[in-house]
Order: sequence, then C-alpha cells, then structure tokens
Amino acid sequence: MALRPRLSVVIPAFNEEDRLPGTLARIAAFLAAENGWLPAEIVVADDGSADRTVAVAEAFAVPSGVTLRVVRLPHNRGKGAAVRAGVLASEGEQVLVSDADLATPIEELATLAARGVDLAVGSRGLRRELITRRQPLPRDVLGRVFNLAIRLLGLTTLSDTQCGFKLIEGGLARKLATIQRLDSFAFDIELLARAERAGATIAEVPVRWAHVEDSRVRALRHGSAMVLDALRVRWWLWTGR
Ligand SMILES: Nc1nc2c(ncn2[C@@H]2O[C@H](COP(=O)(O)OP(=O)(O)O)[C@@H](O)[C@H]2O)c(=O)[nH]1
Ligand SMILES: [Mg+2]
Repeated sequence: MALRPRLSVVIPAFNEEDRLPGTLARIAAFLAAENGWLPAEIVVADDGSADRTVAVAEAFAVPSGVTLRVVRLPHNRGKGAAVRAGVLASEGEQVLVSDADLATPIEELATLAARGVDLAVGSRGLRRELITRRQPLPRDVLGRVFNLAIRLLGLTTLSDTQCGFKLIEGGLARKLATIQRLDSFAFDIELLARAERAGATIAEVPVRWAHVEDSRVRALRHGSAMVLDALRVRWWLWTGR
C-alpha cells in the first residue's frame, strides 16, 4: 500500500497553462529537496479552464516521492469551489493551498509549518516589508477596504485573509471542505470562520509575497461577489448554519 502523503499541495487553477509548468517545477523541486516533506502529492484543481491547463498539468513529470493528481470541475465555478474539490481529493497529513502564480514562494511552507497550528494563514498584513512587489494601488486599497469590512462584520481579526497561501491540518481541511459552501474568492473567510468554530488553532503568519501580473481577478465583478458572500457567511454564523 502506498504511504500516506505527508503533504498535499492543492493548486486551484483557472486558465493557468502559462504559469503552471514553472509553478509545478518549482514546487516539485522544493519538495524533492526538502526531505522532510516526502512523500508528497500535488493536486491541481482545474476550475473549468478553457485553455490547456489540464493537459499541461497531466504532462508534468514529477520527481520520485511526489505524485500528481488533476481534479476537474466541468465548468468554471470560482476559486472556492476549486480549492474545495482539490482538498476533498487530497490525502496528505497536511494540506497547503497555494495560488498558481506562487506570489508567495513555496519556500514559505517552512514558515507556516514552524507555527505548529491547525491552520496557518499566510499574510501580507503583518510585515509589509516582506512584500517585494506591491499590487497596483487600487487593488491594494480595495483589499484593505474589504479586510476592514469583514473585521467590522466580526468575521475575522486577521489583517489579511486573502493571501493564497495556507497550511491546514489534513483532517480539518477535508472536514471543512465538506461543509463549506462559498464558491467565490471569499471562501477564505468561511474557511477561517468555520475553523475557528471547530476549535482549531489558527495563526496569521507573515510571509514573503510579490505581486504577479496577469491576475485572474476582476476587481468589480469579483469584489462585489466577495462582499455579498461575506454577508452570507455573517448570516450563516448568526443563524448557526
Ligand atoms: N480568478 C479566478 N481565479 C481562479 C478561479 N478558479 C481558480 N482560480 C485560481 O485562484 C488563484 C488566484 O488567482 P490570481 O489570478 O493569482 O488572483 P490574485 O493574485 O488575487 O490576483 C489562481 O491559482 C487561479 O488560477 C476563478 O474562477 N477565477
Ligand atoms: Mg495572484
């Protein structure tokens, strides 16, 4: 019987044919070099991409000790839905959810793991000097306004919930993935809120981060959906759902 992976790296991917090969290579090389993480698996969660994301992922040759799996959503549903599908397919003792652009370098996995908590949340809010390349100002401002809004709603005390780099204890990640409902980019908020209610230990951990061009996010469309979804989470918590 194959050994249970120590780590699953779940990568939500929507039209990532260009970035994915380099990202997979960097992650695979890191895992192969850091002996502590093997055996490991990489789970690419294709979010109904219209490009060759799936083909590119399936063609990737993994080093020994690393397995790769591709899960596919038939239609584009949003980052939250893709992460959930990837987490549900994962088997690792721990699950790292990482954006496909590696805006936070994979090496920061060690920083998260060192905290020894159930949910380590990579953050750009605590040590701004770790941001080597900033987002365009409007995006940065929108992000801060969003964070302020969810703090005022009592949904979080963290200064950044949206950095796409989180390490979660595997059993907890899969349990939460079965009850989470948000498909949008606001899914992180639901993840955090439900983890907190499940009694998980949570740490906001400063990580290096560099803005990467070619964002999949459309500020107005995704931003308004995120606000509505944050309100839904607020409602669910109040009504105990
Ligand atoms: N925009 C978008 N990204 C998605 C979707 N589904 C999965 N993703 C992934 O979510 C991650 C974040 O996307 P990215 O463009 O880096 O967003 P940004 O860094 O917040 O501007 C990437 O790995 C995307 O491939 C989706 O429906 N829309
Ligand atoms: Mg990004």
